[in-house]
Amino acid sequence: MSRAVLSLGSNLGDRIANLRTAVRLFGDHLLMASGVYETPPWGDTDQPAYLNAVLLVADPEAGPHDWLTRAQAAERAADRVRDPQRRFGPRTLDVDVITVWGDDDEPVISDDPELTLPHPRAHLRAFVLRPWIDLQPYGELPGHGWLTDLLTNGPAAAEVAELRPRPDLALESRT
Ligand code: A4P
Ligand code: MG
Repeated sequence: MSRAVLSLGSNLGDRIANLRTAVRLFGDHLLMASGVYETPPWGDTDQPAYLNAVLLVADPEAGPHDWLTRAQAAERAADRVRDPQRRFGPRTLDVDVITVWGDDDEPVISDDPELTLPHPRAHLRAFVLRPWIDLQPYGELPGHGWLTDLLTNGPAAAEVAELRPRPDLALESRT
């Protein structure tokens, strides 16, 4: 059994429709979808606000790279165009693989640039950690500790207050 945490972000076009495109593509592999948050742009601040959410997915057949392949397929389905000049620039849909657990339920650790696990910037990002803790209150980011500690004492703690929950926008959730 392989489980994964995926982060979704959109700040171009119909943002919630873009997130829902990703949810739909994960189909039967979706275990849970977090609440949606409106978040100020991180990294490159000269761009519109994002909608962010996190998915918990599972598939007995999937290896770590399958989650990346599916994430990139979802980005293509939302017509994402990459601007190589603007690393953290605006996008219709970004799907990042935050962490993966393998058959043994142990987290996969990898420094492969094509798929670095856990995601190397997840611990810095309130827009990943805050929706994730909605799904896993006792969750842990491998190598960085408990989500609750990261959100209160970590480098992302100062940003948490800037996130705005959007209960008017919901993703599907199956338990
Ligand atoms: N890659 C390596 N590891 C991973 C992983 N764990 N998950 C490789 C996904 N991809 C991974 O990604 C570049 C390369 O990273 C890929 O070839 C993949 O093999 P990309 O998606 O092509 O490019 P990107 O999305 O522009 O880069 P990246 O690093 O995903 O951008 P970030 O770091 O996600 O930043 N502000 C707010 N508020 N909310 C956001 O969602 N997102 C960004 C994008 C910036 N600011 C934001 C948000
Ligand atoms: Mg990405």
